[in-house]
Amino acid sequence: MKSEYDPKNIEERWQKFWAENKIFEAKDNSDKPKYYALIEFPYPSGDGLHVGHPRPYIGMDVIARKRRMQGYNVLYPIGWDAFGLPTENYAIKTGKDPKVVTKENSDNFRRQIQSLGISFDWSKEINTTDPKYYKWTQWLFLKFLEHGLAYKAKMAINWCPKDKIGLANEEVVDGKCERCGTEVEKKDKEQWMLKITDYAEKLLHGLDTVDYPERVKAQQRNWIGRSEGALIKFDDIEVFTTRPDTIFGATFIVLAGKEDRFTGRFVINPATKEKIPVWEAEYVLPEYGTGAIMAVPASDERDRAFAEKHGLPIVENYQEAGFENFGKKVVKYKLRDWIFSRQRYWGEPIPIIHCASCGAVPVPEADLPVLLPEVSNYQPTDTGESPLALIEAWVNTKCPKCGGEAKRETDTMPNWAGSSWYFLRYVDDKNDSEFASKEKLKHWMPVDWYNGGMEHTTLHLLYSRFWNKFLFDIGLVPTSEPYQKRTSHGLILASDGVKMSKSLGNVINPDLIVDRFGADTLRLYEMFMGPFEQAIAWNEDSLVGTRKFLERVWRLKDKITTDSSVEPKYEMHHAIKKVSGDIESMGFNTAVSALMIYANALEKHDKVTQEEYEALLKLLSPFAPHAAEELWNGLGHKESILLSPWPEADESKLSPKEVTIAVTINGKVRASFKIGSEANEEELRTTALSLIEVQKWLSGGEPKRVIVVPGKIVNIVV
Ligand code: ANZ
Ligand code: ZN
Repeated sequence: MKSEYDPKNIEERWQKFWAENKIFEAKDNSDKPKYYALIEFPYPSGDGLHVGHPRPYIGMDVIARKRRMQGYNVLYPIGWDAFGLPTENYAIKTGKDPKVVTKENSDNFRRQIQSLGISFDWSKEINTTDPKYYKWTQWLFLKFLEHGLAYKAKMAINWCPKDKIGLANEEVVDGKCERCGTEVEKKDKEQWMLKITDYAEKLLHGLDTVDYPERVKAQQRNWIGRSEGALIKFDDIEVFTTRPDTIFGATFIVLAGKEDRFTGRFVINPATKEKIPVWEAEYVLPEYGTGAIMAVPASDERDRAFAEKHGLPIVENYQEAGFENFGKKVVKYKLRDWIFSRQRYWGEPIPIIHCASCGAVPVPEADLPVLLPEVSNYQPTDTGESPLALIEAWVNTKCPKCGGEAKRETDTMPNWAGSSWYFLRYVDDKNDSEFASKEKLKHWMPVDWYNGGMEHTTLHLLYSRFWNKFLFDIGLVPTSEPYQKRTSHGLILASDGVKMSKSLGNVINPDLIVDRFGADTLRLYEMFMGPFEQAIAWNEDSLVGTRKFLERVWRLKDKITTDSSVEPKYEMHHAIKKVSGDIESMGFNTAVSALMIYANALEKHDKVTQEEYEALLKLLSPFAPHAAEELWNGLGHKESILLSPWPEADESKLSPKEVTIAVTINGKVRASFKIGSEANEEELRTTALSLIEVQKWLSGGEPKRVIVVPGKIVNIVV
């Protein structure tokens, strides 16, 4: 059968085959060991997928497919993290129901992702905006409330005047709204808060037990910002200092304030007994430590600058104090509690009813979910209340405790809510009576490998660790850390090296690439284009090159020999070892290049054994599954290649067999050397001529004649 490689003729057929045979469905009752592979589920935007989105999906797909071939029962799920602003803003603009918009967008995303042949278990697809899902998000929120970890507080929140939304600290970048870039304002507002600060210590310690990249651990540690120091009283003003030993050099006090200002007050420095002035300045943060510092201008640069600016005393050589003389030791964290309300429509309603006599009453479990009501206008109100506040029929309700008139909470949850526990839902996505059953959680958790973006390190990754740790503490999940291993991918940039974005018009739609080259080429190229964890620019030439490689693999099948005396050569073992190892460290680019080197070697051989070719197909199958499946099938296999065992390298055959070559000079054996049995004529000739013994005979001149008998002898005539 001589046929040309034609992905159009192959890919959809195999996608159908895999789906019909449920090849990617995780089994709950399996005696195989479990493997839980996870990617960050996408937000289904109206723009559809661009070629950058699937990079992490393909990377984890390679892992998941390899694990199945290694005999694991793999869970590799997918769903939609679908609450959030872009859909809501689109609804405001067009008047379309966000539910409908979400459905359209996720349908399109699903079609696009499925066209790439990623081995997701679609039977467990979840959607955070599905009431059957957010019922449990609401239920979990009430658990936090029950355990004193959710509370309401008046907060000066970060307010984006354009999006009309309160922002978490994490969503403010350089004083600007992370979404739209507008300068953020402060606004006092009653907010629901989650007490993530209670978990600061556990979130820190947990990092020692998981396999995360050092840069991820470092970012989380910095964000949590643990400092050991002392609280010291200057009269009634308490300061937090990590350097109590410098107290003799403290020449003034600074309180958090909006501008540099002398308060008119003096306090006594308990070490020097001197009167020192109390100032206010912006560089002292109101929410950190006690919001007050002792300034030691001789030892602290900011204090020195402040002292110089305002002519305050600087004592250069002060006496050093013993740490133990001051105070009790305290620990402070930079981490703040998590503002958990938004005044927007498209989010989970916070399941609380406000009653004049009973206060904030949780909605009883039997009444969950609190459904989002239909509204005609999705615009947030100018008072900063959610549009839900305008739906009187929804807002006015009865108190579940006393039956009196009461009002529903109109704030909704932030878009980080649904993703804080989605990895738990995947294991039991259809459960109506629990967020997930204990047995299934016990079977599947923790996630074995979670790949996601660096930008989520101090947001989603920290939040979801917090939720999981809390649920562990109250006995609802089996492991204290949700993710055993975390890795991160780099972005795919446009060909000119800038970020792909709709506004720059440089976005590449994977549909076009699949149509022109096939999904396998796109997959293989995205793995080959550069180190997985680094950003890399799109390059069409290289895409063409990967397609050509697949065509060569296709043609190689015509070289398979039935001659049973031919044995696989060392290159096969080498390729198995290299590709297997590189996949484990996400060295996908070097794995693909090892495949290319292997295919080259097979092309050079006169005869290729079936075993050698099958090894190539198996190693290729996680990257280019459709072509591998088709070729495998063409060899007469009835079972999917995905169910065949992953090949093992024979360590003893990793390098070429060595042979001893004799070297004659004018007919007499004068030397010998060892070389790989595959060495060609040219290699034998050069090696022989470079030997010291031979050089002696040549004494600088050229030989008259060199006759090489491959595998045996080199005859030199001088
Ligand atoms: C005296 C001193 C002398 C300090 C010195 C530092 C160096 P970290 O490690 O980040 O926790 N500080 C305390 N509260 C502050 C606030 N609300 N805003 C701004 N600065 C604050 O830093 C702790 C140190 O930062 C504290 O120790 C305090 O200055 C300052 F040579 O006290 B130190
Ligand atoms: Zn009541």
